Amino acid sequence: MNVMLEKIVAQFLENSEKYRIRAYGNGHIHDTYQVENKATGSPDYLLQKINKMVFPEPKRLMENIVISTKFLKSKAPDADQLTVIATQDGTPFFVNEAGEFWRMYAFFSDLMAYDLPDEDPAIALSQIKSAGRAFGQFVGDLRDLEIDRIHPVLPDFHRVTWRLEQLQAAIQEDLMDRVATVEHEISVVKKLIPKMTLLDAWLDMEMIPRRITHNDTKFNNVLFDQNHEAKVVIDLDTIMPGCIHFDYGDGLRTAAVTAAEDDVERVTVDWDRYEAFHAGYLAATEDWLTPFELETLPLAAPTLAYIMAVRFLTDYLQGDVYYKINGPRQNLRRAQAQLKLAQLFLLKP
Ligand code: ADP
Ligand code: GN1
Ligand code: MG
Repeated sequence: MNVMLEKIVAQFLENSEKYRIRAYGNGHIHDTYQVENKATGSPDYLLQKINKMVFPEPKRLMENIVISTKFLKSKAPDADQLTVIATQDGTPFFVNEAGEFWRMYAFFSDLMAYDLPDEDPAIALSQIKSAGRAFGQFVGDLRDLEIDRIHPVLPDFHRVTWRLEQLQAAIQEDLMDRVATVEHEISVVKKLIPKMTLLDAWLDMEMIPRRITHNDTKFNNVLFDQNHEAKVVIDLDTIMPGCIHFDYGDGLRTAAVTAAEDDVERVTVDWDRYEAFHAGYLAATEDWLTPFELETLPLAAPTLAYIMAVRFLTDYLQGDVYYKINGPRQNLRRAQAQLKLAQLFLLKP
């Protein structure tokens, strides 16, 4: 057993020797561990080391999570909700001697996250619709929380023009000598710029309202119960002022598809899944979305897939320093798959 991890768990829990700690989950960003009760075998807690390269201000990030989860709890006291476990002296995180930030959540052992919808098409559609509704409800519930109480912990996170600047800088630097091998991908990125920067322009012109959004509404960031109902939205690190397109688009990018995020050969858009997510999302949001938001939603999925393509390609050129990878070309495959999806989403019938 890792002594350092045991010491960290002891900051949060009395009798920490009662627990076993194991690596867990498929997230691209943090180091995640399950903290299991040795006697009962039940995974009671989730421990995470916050990635400080990605989130330089973990304290403000945790403030966002504490404020928003408290607010959500006040809105729906009976609903399951991500619960922060404070340290024994009452802080929502622990900083060790190495300056690493650790936090703990209650673990939902009866709920599950999935990277992709179920293989059974009918179950998949019901999961996707339910996920859409949960993500829509999430933004709806946060509508009465004052937007200025939430810190923009990653400014410009979904700003296309900023992501393109980052890509351009990586191309110029060509740290790994990879640019010559991705000329095709770069040319597709460039070809799509006019359409893919429309959302930035609408935001700049204040044609789209700023709302508190989740900003990382991947299909695997919602937990389901055994009846395929989406119950709890998780991974709240990126809660920030944003716009509805970010959440609706990222949900579609990961739920309205047929294969994994990096499976460039097999990934394609499934329009029935698209409609299912749309129906769920709109059921929770259409009463309060503005006409312009509604009218421009079709651009959300291609734009979010495009942003991810640009980010994956940038990381590939920079030597895979941001996302966790399972092999040397995973970021390139992710970029190719997301570029493919962006173009397919643009063909929406
Ligand atoms: P990352 O930012 O690295 O994606 P997440 O917060 O999404 O980290 O957690 C990684 C995985 O851990 C999730 O996809 C999910 O499977 C699982 N998980 C996260 N929080 C909980 C929780 N409170 N209860 C049960 N499982 C969880
Ligand atoms: C990261 O943490 P995770 O795996 O849910 C990333 C998202 C990307 C996603 C791509 C903070 O999300 O923005 O869309 O990978 N999170 C951050 O899979 O960069
Ligand atoms: Mg996640």
